[in-house]
Formats: sequence, C-alpha cells, structure tokens
Amino acid sequence: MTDLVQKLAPQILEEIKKAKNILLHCHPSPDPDSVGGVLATMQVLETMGKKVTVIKGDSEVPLSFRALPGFEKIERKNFFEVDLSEFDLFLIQDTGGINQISRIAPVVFPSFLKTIAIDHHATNDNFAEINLVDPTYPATCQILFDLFTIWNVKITPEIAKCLMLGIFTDTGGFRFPTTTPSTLRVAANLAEIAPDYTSIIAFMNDSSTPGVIAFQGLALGSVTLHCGEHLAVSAVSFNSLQEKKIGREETFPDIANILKSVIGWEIGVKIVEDQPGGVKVSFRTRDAKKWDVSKIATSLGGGGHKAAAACYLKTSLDEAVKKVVEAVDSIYPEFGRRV
Ligand SMILES: [Mn+2]
Repeated sequence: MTDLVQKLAPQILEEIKKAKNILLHCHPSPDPDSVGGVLATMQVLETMGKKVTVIKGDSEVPLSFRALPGFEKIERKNFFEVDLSEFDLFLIQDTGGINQISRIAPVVFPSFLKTIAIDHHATNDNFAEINLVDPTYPATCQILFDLFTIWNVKITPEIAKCLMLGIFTDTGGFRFPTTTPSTLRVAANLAEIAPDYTSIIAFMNDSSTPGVIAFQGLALGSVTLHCGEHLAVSAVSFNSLQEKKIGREETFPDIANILKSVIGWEIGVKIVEDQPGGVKVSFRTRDAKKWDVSKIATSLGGGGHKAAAACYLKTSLDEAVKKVVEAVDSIYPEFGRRV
C-alpha cells in the first residue's frame, strides 16, 4: 500500500458517499484488469447502496471473461450512448488518458459530473478531478484491493475473483518485473477468500476459437524485421482477417509478447488493421530499462507502461509499419545499432 493510495482513499470514499448514480466503463479492447476491476467496484458500490451502471465502452467485452461475477450486468453501450445527466459520479478505472475512455469522438465531461480516475499507467496525464494514478502498481485491481481494505469493505469471493483475474493478467501471471511482494501478498489474500480462483483463469485461457488460432498463424507468418533486426513487426490486414473469417474479438492474442521472446528482437510490435484505414498497434519489449515502449506509443498518440504500450492509428497498414519504424528511430536513434 503506497502513501498516495492512503492519502487519496478517504477523499475518493467521500465523493462516493456523496454520489447516488455512478457510471463505470471498460476501456477500448478491455483486458481483465479493466473488466475485473470495474465488476469488483460495481459490487462494492452496490453494497454501499449506490445505483451503478457499467457500460462496455467502445469494444465488445471478450466472452472469455464471462465467468467473472457480474459480467451479465455490463450494458452494451459506449460512452456516447449514455445520458450523462443521469449520473453524478464517473469512476474511470485502468484508463491511461481521456482518449482511452472512447476513441469514437473527443470525450468532454459536463460540469455537473464529478470524475475520479483510478489507474496505474505511467503515461496518465491526470485528466480527472481526483486522480489516483500510481504506476508502482502492476494492476489497477491491486490498487482497488488496497482501497477496499482502507475503506473496510468486505471482499466477497465474487469480488476476489474479479480482482485476481486483473492482477494475474496484468502481471503476465506474476511473471513481469512489476510484480512485487505486495502483489503476491494481495494475491494470497484473494486466494484465501476465493480458493477456486484458478477456475476463472482456466476458463479465460481455454476459451479459444478456430479464429483465434487462425489469427495467430496469420500474425506470426507476417513478421518483418527492422532497425538492424532488433524490431520485429507483425502486421495483419483487414482483408486477410475477412478472408479467414476472423472476427475483431479474435485478434487479442499477445503476438508482440511472443516476438520479444526471441533473443535479439528487442521490441515486438503487433499491428492489426481492425477496420479499413484503422490499425491497433501494441508494443512489448524484452528490456524495459533500455527501451521504454510507452514513449514510442505516446509519440504516436497512445500510451501505456514501459514494457507494454499501445496506440491506435488511422492509417493504412503499410503506413502504420512505416510510422512505427520512424517512431522507434526518432525516440531511440541508437536502437538499430545496439543489442
Ligand atoms: Mn491495467
């Protein structure tokens, strides 16, 4: 538990107590830290007697998360499909910037809507009124565990499962260097509350489809090398997804993470053209101390963490590959010449 969490926990609770109708959302291409965190908070707020609305945001929530308690309560609306006048508080979780609330159009908060951000992205620019942004945490769900503990909230097995899946995923299954002794202590607490937590993980991991496998084949077959063969880029076009009947929701496998496992491929990039003229770009690095990929993603309008970051570009696939190579060259001019 950090000083920042301890300092802001009472202020955030104060605002929650004042609110009646609270809005929660999932960020675009939501991961379990987003969905699990939102569902955990929803359950906590409901036991406090609040009316809570959870929306899916821009993207469909992957069905592989459907074992999460409360999943069925997520309304299939994006930010622009809700009537904000119905809410007095918007709790924004695991969302590194205001442009990560929705990419459909610029998000503007009406003056009556109180906004609180709870996040762990280093690139977060403190866009809300109260910002609990602590990049020392590997997952937003771990911040939530600490907040709930300070607030004296009873963590039920249902809440514990939601938090565990978020922490498990954002730490790469407790493998990433962001995993700390506190993370493991929190996980141990959660495992005591929900001893069958592994079933949620197994459900997520074993929810594949033929399209997911076909996507991995396409993505791994498309790798090109740049910058002295230290930058590996996988790029999959919208046409090839259509040809193989691969749905947008089937393109989630972390290809960049596989690429950066190759010795010498210092940065792995996954580019997917998920609609004509729109590409999703994810970055992973095997050495976050040398190559902070959040700097590269930020220079392209995105954000994230040192070891894992992303951006969305409204360009063609070829143009996106060019822009990524240029961004790496300009942020790290020495990249192509070093190992
Ligand atoms: Mn996260």
